[in-house]
Amino acid sequence: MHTTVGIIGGGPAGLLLARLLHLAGVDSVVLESRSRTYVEERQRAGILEQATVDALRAAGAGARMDREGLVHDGIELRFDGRSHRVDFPALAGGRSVMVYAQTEVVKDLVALQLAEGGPLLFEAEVHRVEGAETDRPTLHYTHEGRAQTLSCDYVVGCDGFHGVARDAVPEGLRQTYERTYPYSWLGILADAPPCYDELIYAHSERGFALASMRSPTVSRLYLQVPNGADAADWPDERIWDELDLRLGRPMNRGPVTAKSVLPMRSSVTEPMRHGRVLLAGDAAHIVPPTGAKGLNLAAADVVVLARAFTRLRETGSTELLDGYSDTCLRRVWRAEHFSYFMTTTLHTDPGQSAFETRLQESQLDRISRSRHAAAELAENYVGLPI
Ligand code: RFL
Ligand code: PHB
Repeated sequence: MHTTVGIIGGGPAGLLLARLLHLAGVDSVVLESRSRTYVEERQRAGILEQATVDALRAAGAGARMDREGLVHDGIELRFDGRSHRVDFPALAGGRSVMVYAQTEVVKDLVALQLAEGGPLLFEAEVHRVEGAETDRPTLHYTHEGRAQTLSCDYVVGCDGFHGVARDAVPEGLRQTYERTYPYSWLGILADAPPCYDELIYAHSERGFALASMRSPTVSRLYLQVPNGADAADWPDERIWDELDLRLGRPMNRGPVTAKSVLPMRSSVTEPMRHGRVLLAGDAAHIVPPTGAKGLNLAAADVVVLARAFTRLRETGSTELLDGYSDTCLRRVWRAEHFSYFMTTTLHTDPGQSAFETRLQESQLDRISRSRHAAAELAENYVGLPI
């Protein structure tokens, strides 16, 4: 089998890329190691930047999002016993964000790809990418128990943080920049109406908490917990009590339908291209979830890539493809910094001194008093145009 663009991974990056390429008349094949159900049910992101919303609409995948998604014009910061609202449209040129779960984005894109697009194979695991430096890179994969190969003009690794595509960039030519954090998140999904109509990010001496949502009847809530924490040590009542204390208001309680512990990490691999293999999304970079940037960065990468492949098809020019890594890394590092800033400003490091706590409170106070400081947060949160 041969295709123009071989895509490893059917997460948001791989699926959106396949869709944008299809609309541009560029053929592709998506190989996804997991089952359709697994990919569609995996609980992850919930916040879409304006540019991601625009990209989904342009991909013809915006209809259900526009019906069911919730437009959010701000967030609430809670610290030092008080609250401050950051008003996005007022501070960030009229832009806002959309609450629409990654599970739903993935379902919409899978349905479109299966109905109209090129092949999307589930339970097709890529083991190796060969020939990045040749003009026919090849994917070696297993599907339905049989070893197969797919030869491609280009390969795009959209295979997430634990994927195989990154290894196509020789070790001596790639640099990885990383940071780990001394805390994790315990996340729950609950059949309970959100206690407030916007997201609440809370700094407290008991640790960080975040009240988010999936719909008017489903809450998504997070608590900072120590690294290595076990979800089994957190019975539902303990979680609700802790959320009430950290968020400074009573949650609406309801049945907890999912519970898991998530580690936090920042990582960037440079460059995002080697020969005819390009990396996109979590395969190239990850951020701690505090800034809600991961899914949005993945979408931005593939919008840039789709433009580059379209230019190649229409004019034969590889100029945009050649600039791909540099173009994306500028945005990636901005999002890395913002995610790091949100994480370290809002969480309580277990070894943190009272001095450092006062610095965090001072920074949050500054955001509540200075339009410039608040605008810096708002512009980064709603995201830069792609
Ligand atoms: P994904 O979603 O990890 O998809 C990669 C896909 O590749 C497949 N795969 C392979 N397929 C074939 N062969 C192989 N060898 C393969 N190896 C892997 C995998 O099965 C998978 O289907 O990466 P992608 O597409 O780059 O998308 C990235 C986003 O999923 C991620 O950045 C976000 O979920 C991060 N994130 C958030 N991002 C936001 O923008 N806003 C948020 O509010 C937000 N909240 C979150 C988050 C991530 C979280 N977790 C669990 C890390 C909240 C959480 C809790
Ligand atoms: C979510 O709803 O899952 C969510 C929202 C905001 C974040 C992180 C996760 O910063």
